[in-house]
Amino acid sequence: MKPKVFSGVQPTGNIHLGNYIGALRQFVELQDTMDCVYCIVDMHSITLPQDPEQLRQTTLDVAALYMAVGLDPKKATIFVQSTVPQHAELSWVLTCNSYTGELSRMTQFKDKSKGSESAPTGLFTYPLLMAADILLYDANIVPVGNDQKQHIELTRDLAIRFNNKFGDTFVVPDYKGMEVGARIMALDEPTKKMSKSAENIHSRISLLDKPEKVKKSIMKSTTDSEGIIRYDVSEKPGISNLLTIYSVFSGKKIDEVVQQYEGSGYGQFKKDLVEIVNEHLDPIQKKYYEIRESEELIKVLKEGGEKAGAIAENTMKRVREKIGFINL
Ligand code: AQP
Repeated sequence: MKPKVFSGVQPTGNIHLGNYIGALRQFVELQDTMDCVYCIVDMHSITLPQDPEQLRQTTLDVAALYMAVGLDPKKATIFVQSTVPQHAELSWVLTCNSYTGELSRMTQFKDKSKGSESAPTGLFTYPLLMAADILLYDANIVPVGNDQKQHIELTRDLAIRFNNKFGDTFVVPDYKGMEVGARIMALDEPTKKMSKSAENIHSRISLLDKPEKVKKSIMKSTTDSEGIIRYDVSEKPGISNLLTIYSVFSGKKIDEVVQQYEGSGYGQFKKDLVEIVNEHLDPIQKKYYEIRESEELIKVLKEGGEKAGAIAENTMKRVREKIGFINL
């Protein structure tokens, strides 16, 4: 049997290079050899306030981007989380089998809530919904960026705890990150991760950015005053981040890129990077605009939802049986 894979992206805005390099590239790679289920996790998005109409649109945008970067609905199941209610059901069961202490240790919650008493409860329980997403599909492997590693660890703990208490129920999943690009940093503040919600649009490059915007964001990106292109994350986080992006899009090793630019200044390096990124984004954008308004997109999501729902219901039958709910 092929290993099972589950992952998702929130429709909180346009997918950026961090999401693409850290997560989506892996989704595409794995679909040829593994049994993959990929979700647009709209229920995660409402942990922070969203405009309803915009959320509906960005959900479809992300689905179209999934296909534009190369996900093939014939190979992988693609669906929207809220169309499969078992996610919420399992999340509650896991909520009742988790501890507030372990959730309080999640760094993403600490970062996003900033210690505020009025942080939404959903932000606190978000990792339990994420664990439910993964466990519903018996995933062996979860391809995500390195910022999600702690949540995968929690998912493993919850699965092991549940199995010990109620008998074998869940597959215990493993984290899978990229060797290069597991955490792409913000272009303006390269010690922070690139993020959809950062205020400065030049902190990120979105997959749908126009060539001029890409140029502006890269040319403005924060570097250092040394003027030497070398990879050193702690001393030169800006240049190291750009080298990572260059390496991924050119297919060259970081060392090779460093050698290529020996003696060159940051200006030429950045100009070349603009070209490489735009060349890579061009076919993705063309495909995206073809798919976004097509009937096919809705069909893919409907069929994906049905397929995912059947798998999820099977798992829930097992769970209901174990915890003492009536399966009628
Ligand atoms: N900067 C990043 N580098 C590498 N991988 C990243 N991911 C996110 N940012 C980076 C990975 O992308 C996948 C989808 O992320 P998400 O949309 O579910 O949520 P997120 O991690 O919260 O993404 P953002 O962009 O940072 O959104 P906001 O600003 O809304 O919080 C995940 O696999 C994630 O690891």
